[in-house]
Amino acid sequence: MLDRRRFLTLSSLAGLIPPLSFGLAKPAISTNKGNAPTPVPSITEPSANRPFVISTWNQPKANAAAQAALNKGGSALDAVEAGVKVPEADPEDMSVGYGGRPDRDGHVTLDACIMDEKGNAGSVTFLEHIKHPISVARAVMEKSPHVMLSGEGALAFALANGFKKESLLTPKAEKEWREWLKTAKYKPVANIERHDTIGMLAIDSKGNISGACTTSGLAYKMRGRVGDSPIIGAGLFVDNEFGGACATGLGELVMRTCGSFLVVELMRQGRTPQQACEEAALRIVKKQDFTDIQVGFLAVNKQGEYGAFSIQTGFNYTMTLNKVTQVIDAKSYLK
Ligand code: SD4
Repeated sequence: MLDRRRFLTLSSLAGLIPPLSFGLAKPAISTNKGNAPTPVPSITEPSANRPFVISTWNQPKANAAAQAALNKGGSALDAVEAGVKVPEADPEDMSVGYGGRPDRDGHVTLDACIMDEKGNAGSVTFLEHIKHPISVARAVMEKSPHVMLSGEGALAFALANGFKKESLLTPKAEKEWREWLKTAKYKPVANIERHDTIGMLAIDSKGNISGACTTSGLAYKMRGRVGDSPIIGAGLFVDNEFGGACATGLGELVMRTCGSFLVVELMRQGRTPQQACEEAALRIVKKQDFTDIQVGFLAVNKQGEYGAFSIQTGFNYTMTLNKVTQVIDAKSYLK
């Protein structure tokens, strides 16, 4: 008989289905009857799936960069930073970093956050002119006493820390925006087809989990609009004892439900990553008119089990384990 660890590794490698429900997570149930707090048991069994990288959407190059960082002995934190920098620098990726679609006034404004295995977090919102907001977020985490810097303050911090000021609006993005201006009546849109935000989770050789999330946000948003991606607990959350989660799609809905925190919390309560993502998405579906919006969640737990779920079809994610990368279609509420 295959032992469980080997079975997990093989089933992931085979790429037939994501390991959905092995019931490994120990339920964190308090049996305390009195007033004294009962310690919640943590998952101590390390992941069999490691090093491991998973990211939202079709991002093999980003995963390769993350994997390369892990192969060099880098931490999960190094990996997720290196990974998401790939789409940030890619002008063809029009939802992240350089080349991202601007707000309705033509400004590219970026949101990003990062979280390590110790629960440290850094974030920038409404940041302009810096190609790698994820690295500024990491600098906020490591070099400032704060978690989040925004707008002009974030830019000043970035410049003071050696980041270069540059124009992020590419001719292609500008042209599209000018076309949009002709017909859109200046109305911000939440177009379900325009999502590519990268959220990435990695497990390093020590079994530690970190995560990163970076985006230019909704295309043609109102100036100053900040989405879920830089909000710890909304676009990203990592609890190294249990797992990590990230979100993509219409950030307003993810923020209202503390989406990524909810997914991790559900894993803490014993759900598999797949079950946790489904439950978090269904909470949105229950309360909202979801016909025209997309939200997707992606999660991994401490054992390296993973799962994903979205409201609309079309959400996929990229998984890299043992040098094998697969792009996998997530299950969705609407078929
Ligand atoms: C936002 N959640 O700004 C982001 C957009 C996104 O793929 O995920 N796009 O609301």
